[in-house]
Amino acid sequence: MRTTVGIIGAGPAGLLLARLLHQAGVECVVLEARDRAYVERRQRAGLLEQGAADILRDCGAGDRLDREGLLHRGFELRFEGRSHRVDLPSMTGGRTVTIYPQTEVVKDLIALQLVDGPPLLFEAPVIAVEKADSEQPLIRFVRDGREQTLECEFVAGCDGSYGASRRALPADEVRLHERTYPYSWLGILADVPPSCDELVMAGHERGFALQSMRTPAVSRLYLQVPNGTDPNDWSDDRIWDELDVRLAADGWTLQRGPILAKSVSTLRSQVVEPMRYGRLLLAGDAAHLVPPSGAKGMNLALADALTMARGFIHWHGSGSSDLLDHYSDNCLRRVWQAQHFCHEMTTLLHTAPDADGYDRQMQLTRLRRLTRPTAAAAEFAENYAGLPLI
Ligand code: FAS
Ligand code: PHB
Repeated sequence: MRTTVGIIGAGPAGLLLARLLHQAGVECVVLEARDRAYVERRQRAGLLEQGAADILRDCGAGDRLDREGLLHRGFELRFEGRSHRVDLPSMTGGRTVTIYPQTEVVKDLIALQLVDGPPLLFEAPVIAVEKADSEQPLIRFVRDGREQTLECEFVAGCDGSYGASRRALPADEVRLHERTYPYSWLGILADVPPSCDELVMAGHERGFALQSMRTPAVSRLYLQVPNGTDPNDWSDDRIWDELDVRLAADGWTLQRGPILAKSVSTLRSQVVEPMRYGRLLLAGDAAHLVPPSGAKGMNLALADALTMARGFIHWHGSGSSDLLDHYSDNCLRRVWQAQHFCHEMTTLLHTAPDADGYDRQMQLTRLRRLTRPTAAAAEFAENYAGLPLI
């Protein structure tokens, strides 16, 4: 097989990139290791920044998003038993966020691609990316039990943090920055309407808790737990009881319901620099990870895909590689800004195992500034709603 851009991975990054390239007449092929059902049901992110939602609308993937997405103009911070609403539009020039599960973003992009898009090969795991430093990189993948090759002009590594793209990067050509936080998130999906209209984040001294949602009938909630926690050690009642304590506020009741799924994910940050090696360009989790506390993972993946698409489209139309040559720097400015924001959100709202009274006062002092009309609150809101796309 042969194409212009070989895209590895059918997550938000790979699928958006394929959509944008196809619309611009740039040939590409998407190779996805798993089957369609697995990719479409994998529980991941839930929040789209204003810019990310606009990208999806602009490429024709916004119809269901506009029908079913939940537009949020703010969220609540809870600490010391009190609720503080953070209003987004008034501090960000009108920007909002939308609750629209990553599963739905992926379904919408896959549906479009299967009707009118470039080849999307499921159950086609990539085993290697070769000659990335040449002008004819090669992707080796397996399909129908046979090893096959895809020759391309460029490879877009959109295959997450454990994919083949990361493995193709020579250790002496890239730097990996990483941080693993001393706590994890126990996430649940519950068959019960959310007990609030907007997100509620609690920085309780027992630990972080978040009330989010997936639809008006399905809640998504998270609890900070120690690293290494087995979700099976947490009964449904124990989860609801702890959520009750951490999210408590006067005059507010947390509605309980059947828990449909629970899982534990470690909070970690990673950044690969540069996000390119030769003709292999990385996007999304293949290049960076952020703790989910800032809701930036999927949004960064979509922003990378837009930036990469612009570079390929410019190269395809003019022969000039200047946008591609600045791809990594352009993405990393946004990535490090998101890293900084997610680091602040994480350390501000979680209780470290070795935290003492001084640490708690540092958190409360910062939280009080963020919930008053200050420049700090405006910067916080700007970051949460998402910085304008370049
Ligand atoms: P993805 O991981 O989504 O997609 C990569 C694709 O590549 C996958 O379909 C995979 O099957 C495929 N692949 C991997 N190796 C391959 C190979 N060798 N060959 C072919 N295909 C291959 N972000 C938030 O903003 N909020 C959250 O609450 C949140 N929760 C998360 C919970 C979990 C458990 C995880 C793991 C992540 C969470 N994230 C969250 C982050 C998540 O949303 C990612 O940022 C987002 O999926 C990134 O999208 P992609 O870069 O496209 O990578
Ligand atoms: C989610 O719904 O998964 C979510 C929402 C907001 C966050 C983190 C996670 O800040």
